[in-house]
Amino acid sequence: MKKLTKLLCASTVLLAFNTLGQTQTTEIKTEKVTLQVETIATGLEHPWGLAFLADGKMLVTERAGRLRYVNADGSLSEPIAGLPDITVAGQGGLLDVVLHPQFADNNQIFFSFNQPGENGSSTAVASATLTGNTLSQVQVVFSAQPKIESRHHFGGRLVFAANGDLFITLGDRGSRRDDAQTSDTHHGKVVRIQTDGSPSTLNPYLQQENALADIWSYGHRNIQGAALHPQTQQLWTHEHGPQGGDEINITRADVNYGWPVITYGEEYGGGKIGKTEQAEMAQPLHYWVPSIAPSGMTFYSADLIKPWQQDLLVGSLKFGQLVRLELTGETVSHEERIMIGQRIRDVRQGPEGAVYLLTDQKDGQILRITPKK
Ligand SMILES: [Ca+2]
Repeated sequence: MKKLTKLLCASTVLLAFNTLGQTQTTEIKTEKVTLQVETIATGLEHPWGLAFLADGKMLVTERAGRLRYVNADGSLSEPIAGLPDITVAGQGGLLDVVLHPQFADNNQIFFSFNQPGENGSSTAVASATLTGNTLSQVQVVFSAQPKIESRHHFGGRLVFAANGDLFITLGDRGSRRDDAQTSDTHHGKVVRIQTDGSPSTLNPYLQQENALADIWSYGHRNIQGAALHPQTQQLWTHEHGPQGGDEINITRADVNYGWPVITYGEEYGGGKIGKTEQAEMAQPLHYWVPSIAPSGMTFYSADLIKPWQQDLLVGSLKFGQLVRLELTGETVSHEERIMIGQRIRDVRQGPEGAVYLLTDQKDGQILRITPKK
């Protein structure tokens, strides 16, 4: 209860509108810094992923199946033409977007989406060349197998590895069979591919029969947040537990992260799912009971919010919070919950060091967080 009182105090806010009435600014006192939170864009239908371009522009996905530019003044472009067919249903639709590491030279982007096909749909990833308001040379470089009828647990975060491979996070599609534990489906896996779609040469099952060569790690439930650690270059992820048991993991090759055999969560409405530990299954680095419903994640590394350097920032859908985790090596040593008051879908560090949030609403927004001047 003490913690809750503190949270409420911390969210004491001041509201201000600029003369156009478009930018709403909120002030939030946090443990280390007083923040200014500005609404810089509105009118996005369940925005999911954000990528920064030059000149203050951004690319943003809407789960409803649209990709748009956000201009420096917060205005939105018309939807960018050329997306493939997307099944928009439940948690599925257009998901993440990232720029190729050499985007400045090749204009290539990668995006994840719910791809229709025989027997249902599955998470897929395509590369495309972005020219003006059009995508061309759209090529599907990954398509999760099998496709099934399910509106749940698509994963979908995309992160480039230091060597130029692409990590794709996936969910179990709500199957609750042993899918996340088997090596012949993509359900409940992280995969690692080269940009042409071939498996990474570092993957663990390249020579193994009846195993998918693009699998990197397994035993995941649904990963909607992933980021590379700026020093170690390892992939950190978080995943949704069922009722309770959301986790943070360092996602290493050939490691079994346990779902659904081990979990700190329980069935919705109560009831045991599994045990909490088993040999050869990795324990999470950190877990939340009750669930925060995490989505979006970034390591903070800029000078702008100096007291947050080296911290891990995670969005919470359920509690409308930005969660700040202080790390000591591979241990979470402190957690702060910062009340934003809207479901948070994505968390990114912008080129100038501000933190950008996407809110998960029918009329979704982009929020920009900077220290109070
Ligand atoms: Ca686990």
